[in-house]
Amino acid sequence: MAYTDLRDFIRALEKHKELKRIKVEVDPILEITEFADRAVKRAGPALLFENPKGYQVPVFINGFASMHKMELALEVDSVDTVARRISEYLEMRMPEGLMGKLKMLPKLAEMGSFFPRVASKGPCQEVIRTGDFSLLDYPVLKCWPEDAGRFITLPLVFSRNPDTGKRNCGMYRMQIYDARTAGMHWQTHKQGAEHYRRMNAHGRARMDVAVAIGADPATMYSAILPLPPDLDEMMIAGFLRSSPVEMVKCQTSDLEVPAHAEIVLEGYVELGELRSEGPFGDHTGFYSLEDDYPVFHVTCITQRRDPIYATTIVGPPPMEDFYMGKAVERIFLPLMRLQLPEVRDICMPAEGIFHNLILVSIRKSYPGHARKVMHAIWGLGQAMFSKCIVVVDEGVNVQDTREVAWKALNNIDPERDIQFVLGPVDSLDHSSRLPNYGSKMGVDATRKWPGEGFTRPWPNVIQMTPEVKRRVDELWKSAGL
Ligand SMILES: Cc1cc2nc3c(=O)[nH]c(=O)nc-3n(C[C@H](O)[C@H](O)[C@H](O)COP(=O)(O)O)c2cc1C
Ligand SMILES: [Mn+2]
Repeated sequence: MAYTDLRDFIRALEKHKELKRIKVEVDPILEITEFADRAVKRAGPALLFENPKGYQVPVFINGFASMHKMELALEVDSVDTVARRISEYLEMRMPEGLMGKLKMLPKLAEMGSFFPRVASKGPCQEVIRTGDFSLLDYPVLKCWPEDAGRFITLPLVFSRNPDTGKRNCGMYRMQIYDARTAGMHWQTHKQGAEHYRRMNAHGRARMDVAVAIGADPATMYSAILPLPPDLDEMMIAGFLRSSPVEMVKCQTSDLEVPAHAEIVLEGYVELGELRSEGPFGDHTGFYSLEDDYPVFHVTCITQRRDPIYATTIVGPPPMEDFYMGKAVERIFLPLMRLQLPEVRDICMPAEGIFHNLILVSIRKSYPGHARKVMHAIWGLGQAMFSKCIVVVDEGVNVQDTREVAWKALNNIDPERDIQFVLGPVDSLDHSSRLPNYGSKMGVDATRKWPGEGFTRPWPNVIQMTPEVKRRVDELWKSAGL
């Protein structure tokens, strides 16, 4: 059964001993970060701070902060199950005969359940605050010492594409400036920023934006997924939870938000208005520096009678977002393989902060194949940010970074096997020559072929024969080992 809301998920975490209620008073200024950081690094439970200093609203953090919690969040035994479900849909083809068609009906019916439904009311509007509202009423964290202020870190930011009318939901952090304004940190490559540009082109003065905080885990998780533009995150959330997401119409705009959210900020972004945002202790493990971003003006806050404030912290890896990203890696593999069937597996090690290092194994079939795969990845949605792509042959287990380092480093003639390209880079990259623009590197660590100009013999990896292994298995004990 799909979780209805955040509190339903919290109950499930508690049942699985994956939640700790913290009764002592803890300050949302820095102290909650230190708790959450220590908890994630020792694979501890999610945390519910029932007594954040100075606030009545409890703070929930680390709900996704391990593979087990990700599995509970997506209600699967392994996130690979989600990948398998996606593969089943991708493999669906025109069935033969009546029986085949009948067999497809349940799948088609299931698909119908993915689409969001609009309800006339929802718990997120139990309290409607149009006059007396303030962002300062919520226990928003100051995460790290050099942060510019308090940041909402787990917001679902809703906007509409003015050309297609399609909805987008992205997770973009928000720095609180005062009671009614916040920064809107959608980076230039993201859909929120694209909607903003299009609104600007239409000469609009304002762009409606609504922000939901705290919802059922699949809905929250859908906001981070690197989906193609105009693909509704709420539909994907419906797929993930196998049940439609219920939406309600906002009070002050025609956007819709998840009906079961904890808190909703309704408002707008004034086109052309920018304000300095950051620094912010970011998921690279470094501070992202100040930059100009649009300003979100709150016109109304709706909430539950007893809301829970959901948040996360990012910082030196691994943090909660590493596990969210690891699940993305697993779930998106079948989709990547739709375009690139030669890809066997990919791995984004924690130290690479997703985009800095992508290890890819391929079934190499023609000269230059590894480079083709690099370029394809650089052309694939948010994978364009991949700063370093290492391509290995299919026999290498990319989930084992030591094996990759060993084999890749042996296999490369650096001058020959490294491919540099210029292009868009992640907004958070502090080393690129310009913001959002810089170089990327691919390493072809596959075995080289004569067709690639390599005519020397290529050695085999050392392996003992199975007969000798069996014989030594038998002798091992009697040898006194
Ligand atoms: C905890 C967390 C915080 C994030 N903060 C931001 C952010 O401040 N700005 C941003 O552009 N992306 C941020 N992201 C990444 C986006 O949510 C992600 O790229 C998403 O796919 C964007 O959706 P879109 O393609 O609909 O724009 C964050 C991701 C996570 C997990
Ligand atoms: Mn999107």
